[in-house]
Amino acid sequence: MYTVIGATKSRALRVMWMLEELGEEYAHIGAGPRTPEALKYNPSGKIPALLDGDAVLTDSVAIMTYLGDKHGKLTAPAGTIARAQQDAMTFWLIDEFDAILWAAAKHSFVFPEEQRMPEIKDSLKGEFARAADLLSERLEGPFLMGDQMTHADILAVQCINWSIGAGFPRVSDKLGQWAATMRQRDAFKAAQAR
Ligand SMILES: N[C@@H](CCC(=O)N[C@@H](CS)C(=O)NCC(=O)O)C(=O)O
Repeated sequence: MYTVIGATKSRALRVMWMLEELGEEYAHIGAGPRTPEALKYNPSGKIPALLDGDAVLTDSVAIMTYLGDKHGKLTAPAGTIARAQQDAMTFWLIDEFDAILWAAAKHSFVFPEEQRMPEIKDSLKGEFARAADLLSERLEGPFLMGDQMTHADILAVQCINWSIGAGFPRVSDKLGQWAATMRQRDAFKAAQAR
């Protein structure tokens, strides 16, 4: 059985949602960032971490990639063109969604007050809005990569949820409705209820 370390209202939700989609059992330790519990598993204090036997794995996207490969679900197989395209989408989402939202978080509450530059947030919001419009245009199938759900969908929806919580501009109706449909999945609801 797996153990997920990290509060549900954090990037840990990505890993929990993935495990729910895979139908894998897991224990959950809802530790906050930089708490003694988080520091026990990752010297940086970052969450999430995943315990798999004696191994401690870190970074939500690395963990989702590992789980998808291991269980042969929610990912195209490694070494295929489909996988290269899925990875490109995943890394694009990290650059254009996750990194932007994280920069805004750093300048809102993560950095010590004297290091924050809140005036950067308007620029970040504009950057996010442009990326969200691009994603909206690209979305064609029921999922980002077409007919099959992949962990890129989990990453995108968790970032869209995060953007709402952070007071970022609303995404297009098309992208917003897609995210709402994804949130209706039993696996998402089960993860969020933990
Ligand atoms: N790339 C990492 C980022 C992890 C991360 O920064 N997590 C946040 C919470 S969602 C955190 O622990 N922040 C504490 C800190 O950076 O000090 C991942 O996706 O797991």
